[in-house]
Amino acid sequence: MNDQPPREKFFGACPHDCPDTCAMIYEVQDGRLVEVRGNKEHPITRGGLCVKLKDFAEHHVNPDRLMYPLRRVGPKGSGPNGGNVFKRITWDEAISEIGTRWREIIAQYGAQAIMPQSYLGNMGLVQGINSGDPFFNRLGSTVNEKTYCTSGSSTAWLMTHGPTGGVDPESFVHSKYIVIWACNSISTNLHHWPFVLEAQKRGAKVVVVDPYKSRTAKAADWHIAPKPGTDGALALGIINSMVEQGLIDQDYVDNYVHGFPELKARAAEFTPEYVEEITGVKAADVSKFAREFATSQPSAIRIGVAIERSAGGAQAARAVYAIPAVCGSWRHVGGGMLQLPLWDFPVDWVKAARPDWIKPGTRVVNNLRLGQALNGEMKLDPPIKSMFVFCTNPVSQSPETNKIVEGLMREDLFTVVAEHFITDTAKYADIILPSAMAGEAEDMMWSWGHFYFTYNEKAIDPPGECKPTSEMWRLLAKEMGFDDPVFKMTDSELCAEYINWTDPKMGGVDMEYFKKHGYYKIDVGSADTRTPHSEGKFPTPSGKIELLLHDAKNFVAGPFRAMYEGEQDGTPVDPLPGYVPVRESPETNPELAKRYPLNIISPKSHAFLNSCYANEPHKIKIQGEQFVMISPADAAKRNIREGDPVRVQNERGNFEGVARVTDDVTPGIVVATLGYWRSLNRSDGSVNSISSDAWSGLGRAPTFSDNLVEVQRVN
Ligand SMILES: Nc1nc2c(c(=O)[nH]1)N[C@H]1C(S)=C(S)[C@@H](COP(=O)(O)OP(=O)(O)OC[C@H]3O[C@@H](n4cnc5c(=O)[nH]c(N)nc54)[C@H](O)[C@@H]3O)O[C@H]1N2
Ligand SMILES: Nc1nc2c(c(=O)[nH]1)N[C@H]1C(S)=C(S)[C@@H](COP(=O)(O)OP(=O)(O)OC[C@H]3O[C@@H](n4cnc5c(=O)[nH]c(N)nc54)[C@H](O)[C@@H]3O)O[C@H]1N2
Ligand code: SF4
Ligand SMILES: [Mo]
Repeated sequence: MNDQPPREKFFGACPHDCPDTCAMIYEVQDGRLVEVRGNKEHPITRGGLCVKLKDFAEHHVNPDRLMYPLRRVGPKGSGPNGGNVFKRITWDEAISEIGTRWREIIAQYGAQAIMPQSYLGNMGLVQGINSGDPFFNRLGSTVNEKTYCTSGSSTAWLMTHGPTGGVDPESFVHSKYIVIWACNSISTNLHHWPFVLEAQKRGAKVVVVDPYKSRTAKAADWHIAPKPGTDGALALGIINSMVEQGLIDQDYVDNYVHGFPELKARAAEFTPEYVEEITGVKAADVSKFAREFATSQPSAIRIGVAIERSAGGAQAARAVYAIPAVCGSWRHVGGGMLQLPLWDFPVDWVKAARPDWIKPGTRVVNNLRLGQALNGEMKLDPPIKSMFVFCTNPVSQSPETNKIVEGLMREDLFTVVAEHFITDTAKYADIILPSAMAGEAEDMMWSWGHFYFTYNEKAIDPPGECKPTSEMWRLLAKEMGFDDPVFKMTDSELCAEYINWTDPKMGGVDMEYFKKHGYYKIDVGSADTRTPHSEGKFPTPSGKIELLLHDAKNFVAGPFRAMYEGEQDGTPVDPLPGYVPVRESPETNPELAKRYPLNIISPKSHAFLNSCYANEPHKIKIQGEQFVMISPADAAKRNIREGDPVRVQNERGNFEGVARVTDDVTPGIVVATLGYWRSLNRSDGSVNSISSDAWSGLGRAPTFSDNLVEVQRVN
């Protein structure tokens, strides 16, 4: 009756750049991946995957998937879609051509003419973002500074709290007042939401601070909608109002907070009325927030990555961090601040990224400035003659993508892209290398949303000629004659190599434990009793939370801390948190606003993971084609109706989508979500065609929420 071969089960870890880092189960039958589901045992995943990953098994067998190495033939851009034309080659040919070209480039220009480009397409320690660092640092290439995400709020976090993981997301069930600030949890941090709902069931109030009515804002008890990039003023106003209403926890402040008198003096200017003028949030709501947050203990803030995406984003983050500190929220279980738990993970980042192999004086190029680096706007000597791209899709995700495309079209640029698909970036490559997916290679995952390490077993062999990213480094190291031990280690050995097993937080477990259980919660204490900073104990120089800094200099704090010379850029930092106005808004740049009057924000798409899955028709069906949300008032002024095709533009570029006329956005603001491939949109453009490559102050963070545009109906 049932003569089907038995199903074998393997432990998986979602490889994506998502705070949830789900524990998965791969089911394999007859050598085929037949099902991928959430691990029921895992306290965060609880058996459910999100809309992006729930058909992950089918994603592995997508007919468009790259199966063989490819090499460009003919001139750049001669393909039907404006990309290159490719023919199949072997791995031996690909690796030897890369080696030959690189040796020529190194002889003529030096190794810094070669630049890697990677991001969090895969977060794994063995297959992901940093996996190429040992190889490229050994090669002596230009260093790729990676600040797409959280570098601003993380720099702010480390300056204020030091490297502590903050409130356990599981402790939120004990909170009585939960603020989700610049985060769209239901789309982007789904597995935190059940803890929030549980708290709500037990009587907690849930507040969302977001310029537009996101899915999460709609589900909240209270939605507060400041204008994009005005959070610093709102936070200072809340602190000032707490002072005015006598809601400061003076004992906590006296013992565990450094610099409160100075911050109090700065915040004094931010009266509720002044805050209303800047942010659009009603004065009475500022006072109400201050009162409710301070008196409904335990109160906690879950801060999202989007806080940092404007000129003063990280300064605003510092101001928000001060809120739970000054009213004593940290005293309680489920009180305080959740930013990125990753600061507690005992990962050996020096072994994983080998910053010690970077030769002194090696230059650093930031990934938000990729367009400038490639198109010659940035004066680089030697110029970039070769780029190696893996785990990232900059033509979709980086700002000012028209400049990147211009650079990628240079005939003298030798571009290699390791990928799963011919993305908007890969279509301009000279060589494309087919990469394995998560079910096909071993890996170890840390998390930026909870305290679990998650192990990913190899469940099946990669299809066709796909190879794990790790194998690519072994082949390239051999080609370049590097014989350091790390380039000879197996994936199992690398998983073990990158964890500090003797750290007390590892509780004495070993690789065998992971192979048996699939995941391990690092020992930070029980979520039901844990108050990490009820008595200060912040890992800062003073041991206190530092609202006032002394002689601080700007630095970059990616999750995988930069750890190279360029890390310190020497720019002095404002000693106090503050409000820095956005660069582009009708108030701050009226000249520009005459031509481009609307502020655009570009948050994450619900059904895509950055640009992943945005080429799959069933995911596009769920997500809808590229849309532009616009208020009825702004739409009427422009004669735009629901469903009309519209063009969004500014001096940097344009893209097209369909109008969604909705009260979910306030006048003056438009929303277009991120991830769409420009090649699949109505015109060859996406939201990053119009976004600026300007940095936000701290941490060289992006400014995706700080852009003016005009929207027009397309006839
Ligand atoms: N479905 C889905 N999930 C994802 C991702 C994805 O692409 N799709 N990407 C993953 C990644 S890489 C990340 S970094 C996280 C990010 O997750 P989030 O931090 O949630 O990031 P976003 O969705 O970009 O923005 C969150 C909310 O912040 C608002 N926002 C924008 N600018 C401002 C501002 O200036 N102030 C305030 N208060 N709010 C603002 C946006 O309107 C949006 O609703 O999500 C991860 N999860
Ligand atoms: N306008 C705007 N722009 C943004 C943002 C925004 O909110 N608004 N968000 C920013 C943020 S927070 C982030 S994190 C970045 C994300 O930027 P990216 O990390 O570049 O985003 P992804 O689309 O996930 O790109 C990952 C690519 O890696 C490939 N990939 C996945 N796994 C592997 C693998 O194992 N090996 C190899 N070789 N390739 C793999 C995928 O196929 C995909 O094409 O975007 C930033 N850009
Ligand atoms: S993308 Fe996030 S929510 Fe979805 S399966 Fe992966 S870790 Fe879980
Ligand atoms: Mo991100």
